[in-house]
This record gives sequence, structure tokens and C-alpha cells, in this order.
Amino acid sequence: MNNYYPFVNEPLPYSYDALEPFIDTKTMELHHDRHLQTYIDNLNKLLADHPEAQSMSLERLLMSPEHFPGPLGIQIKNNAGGVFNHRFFFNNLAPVGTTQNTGVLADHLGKVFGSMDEFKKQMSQAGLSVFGSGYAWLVGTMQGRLQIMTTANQDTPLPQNLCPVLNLDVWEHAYYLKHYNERNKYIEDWFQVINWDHANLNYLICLENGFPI
Ligand code: MN3
Repeated sequence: MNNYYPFVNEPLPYSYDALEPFIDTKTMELHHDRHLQTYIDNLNKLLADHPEAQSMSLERLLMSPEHFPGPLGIQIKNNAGGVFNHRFFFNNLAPVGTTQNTGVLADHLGKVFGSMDEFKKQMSQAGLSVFGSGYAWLVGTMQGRLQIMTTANQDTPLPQNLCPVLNLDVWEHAYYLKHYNERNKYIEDWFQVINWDHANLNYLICLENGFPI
């Protein structure tokens, strides 16, 4: 589904104002319509000149950097990463109160981190620890173990054979209009609008396939 060249920027699965007051309408408009759109446009332009890469899925492009040596590999990593990371981020948000953190993921988070409060604390610390631009992630290892990690810029966990469950965009464009420089307050608000149903589904796919491709 829209996972191959030419990539299309699909509409958000909710309205731009659906995450108010935690994530503001203008931020969602700019983030989806300009930031993500730019990564999609740049990726399409890059692949237009490299037909050998046009048959590769978005995930395959990200997992096979060795196919693209030199500057092309870096450009593909940055722009395909920008597409993957933003789609994943937007798809794992939902209006407050519309999903519940129950099911296998909630159960395993409790076992791995001791409590949801402890998971929240460690995920927040990861988001705050990113110096400059990047993401905090909840990922599954190939053994199905949950762990928290961070990536810089538009890097993804995919080349490390880690399976994404949830990601938190801590680039300033994700929060500056509303939260200014207070990333901690943005992260607190982000927890209110996580789509736990999707996160649980992501985790089930990780457990079943080892990788969501
Ligand atoms: Mn972003």
C-alpha cells in the first residue's frame, strides 16, 4: 500500500485538529503537508534517476544501504527515513481517550519495565536525551524483547533488525509552535495522544513476523 515508488503523501487518518489541545492544528498541518511532503518529493526525485531502486519497498530501501554506496546511500537513508519515520509517527497518534493501553503490549510493558509509569519515565528520558534532532523509539528485538532506543536525524531502527512499535518525533518542528523549547511538556502531551491500538498491533506483528515487511 503506497509503499513503493512513486510515493504519495496520504491524508492523516484523523483531522488536523483531532489531537488538540495536546498537539496543535498548525503544527499538524505543517508537519504533514510540508515536512513529510518534502521527504516524499525528495525521495521520488532521487528514485526517478535510479530505476534499479524503484522496485524496492520503503523498508527494503532502508534495510539495504549497501545497495547504494556513497552520497546516494546517504540521501536515500535520509529521505526514505523521513518518510518512514513520519508515517509511523502519525499513524500511532489518536485523539485523546479513543484508545486504551491494554492487550499484549501493555502486559509486556508492565513485565519489562515494572510499571507503565516506569516505561513512561524511561521513554521520556530517551526523548529528552536526543541531542538535536531525532526520535525516541519503543522497539522489539528479533527475540520479541521490548526496548527503548533513540535515533539521530531520520535514521530508523530497521538496519539494526529492530522492529518499531512506537516512535516519538523530537525534532523541534514537531512541537515548537505550541511548546516552544519545552520538549518535556511536549512529551508529556504526546503520551495523551498515543494510539495504543496501533502500537499493540505493531507489537503483535513484531512477535509474529520478527519484522513488519
Ligand atoms: Mn518530524
